[in-house]
Amino acid sequence: MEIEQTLILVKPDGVQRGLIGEIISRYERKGLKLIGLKLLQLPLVKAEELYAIHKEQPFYDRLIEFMTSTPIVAMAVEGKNAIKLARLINGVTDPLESAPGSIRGDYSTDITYNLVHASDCLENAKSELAILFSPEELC
Ligand code: 3AN
Repeated sequence: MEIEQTLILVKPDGVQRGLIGEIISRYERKGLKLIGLKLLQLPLVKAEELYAIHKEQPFYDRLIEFMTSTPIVAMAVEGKNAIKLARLINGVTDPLESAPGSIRGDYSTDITYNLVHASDCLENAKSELAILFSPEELC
């Protein structure tokens, strides 16, 4: 398996709840390498690009409003199987299904306010990283 890069976001609820350090440490402890990191208020156009696939979903407007409401943390991480590993560390979307030990399993009860995002495949990882980071921002 090749070394992969993926995009991870700490969503507004994670920042507001003071969980940035706790969340980042979980990817670091697993062995994923941080190659980009920033705190930012997500511009509306970037949120719409990021979640274009969900445009027709009933939760889309709520999701966009939430993601642009207060600052988020964006990070680029690199490692063997980084895409799958980041999603395992996050836990599945539905809080009733996310396993204890995962970020969502340990800290979230809500399907919208679920603390983290991680790209779901190589193609999306590439395009999502490009939305949040310019090449010179990656170490
Ligand atoms: P994940 O972040 O686990 O990959 P996606 O990509 O299916 O999940 O959904 C993106 C985001 O949309 C989720 N993190 C969550 O905030 C929101 N979302 C997904 N499904 C629902 C739903 N059924 N109701 C409300 N919000 C949802």
